[in-house]
Amino acid sequence: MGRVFSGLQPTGELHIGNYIGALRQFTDQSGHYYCVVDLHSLTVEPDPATLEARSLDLAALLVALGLGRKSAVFIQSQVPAHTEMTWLLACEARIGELNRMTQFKVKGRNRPQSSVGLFLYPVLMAADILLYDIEEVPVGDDQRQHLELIRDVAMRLNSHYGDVVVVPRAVIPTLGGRVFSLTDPLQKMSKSDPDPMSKVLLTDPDELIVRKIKAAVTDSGREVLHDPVAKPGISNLLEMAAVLSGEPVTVWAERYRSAGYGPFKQAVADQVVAVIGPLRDEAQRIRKDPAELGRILEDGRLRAREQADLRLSAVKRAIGLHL
Ligand code: AQP
Repeated sequence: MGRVFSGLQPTGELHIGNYIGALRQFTDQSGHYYCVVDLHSLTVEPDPATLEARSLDLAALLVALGLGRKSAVFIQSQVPAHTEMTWLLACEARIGELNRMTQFKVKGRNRPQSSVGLFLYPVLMAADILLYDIEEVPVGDDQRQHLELIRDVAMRLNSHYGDVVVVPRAVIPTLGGRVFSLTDPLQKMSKSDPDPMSKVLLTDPDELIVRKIKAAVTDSGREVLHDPVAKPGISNLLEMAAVLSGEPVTVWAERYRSAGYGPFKQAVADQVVAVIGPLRDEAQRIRKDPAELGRILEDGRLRAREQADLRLSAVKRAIGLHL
């Protein structure tokens, strides 16, 4: 596997969609970078009272996944090269292409009060990735468009100044790239959905996970079938269970086909608890050990800084900026 970067925002609480689409693919290898992108979270209503605590919660979760030993786990705002690189790339990105980004269209366009930061969100993301000579970016399907933009910006930079950055590619899981809401299986499961029943959080206690899965909106009929068009609710649960168990969707569908929705949902809930429960408990344990977490983050910061400064200098030199 090539060098990997992935960033997660310390906004809202992470859900099972974030786990299945992104976190689950992360592996602890040297040359891999996992980042708490606190600067990205400033693009929508930052809350100074909770930002630092949320960043540390997220860092603890990454460490609980086994990251930060060989790979670097760090906090974006602690590596100044990210913001400097953002300006250099902002001068390569085009207003037209940023305007076409679906995330911007949904969250910010036509709202004069939206921050310029929201518009530049994918440029900061480009800086995150291009600083680390990244080949692969494991993300959910909703980030596909941003990754395409980042590739275009990287290629434009290279064509203007010589091959100064590696052009990355998105790695999107074929199954689970888009986990859907438990209350509306036609919508993406989303941090910003105000309905707590729409998502299983990675901090939810076991009983609540079971309650949410049992209450998930399902389809008419009682047969457990994988048919995302006719049975989006059941198909969403089937895909979730398959990804988390490592068994094919067909095996799950066959096993519960005529058992009825009740026993099927209970089995899915048990599977979710079996994966999320230990991760949640380990993240809580690490969060209560600030010395250990601080040591891992400091080590990550130093490693990230070394690489980021190196790439930033190379880009500045190529552009003709005096170093
Ligand atoms: N529903 C999903 N299914 C699969 N993957 C998903 N991801 C997000 N939602 C799903 C992936 O998880 C990572 C999250 O990165 P983030 O923390 O920067 O994302 P976010 O935008 O704060 O989280 P949401 O839930 O996507 O929030 P909303 O919808 O409110 O903006 C990314 O790799 C993403 O693809």
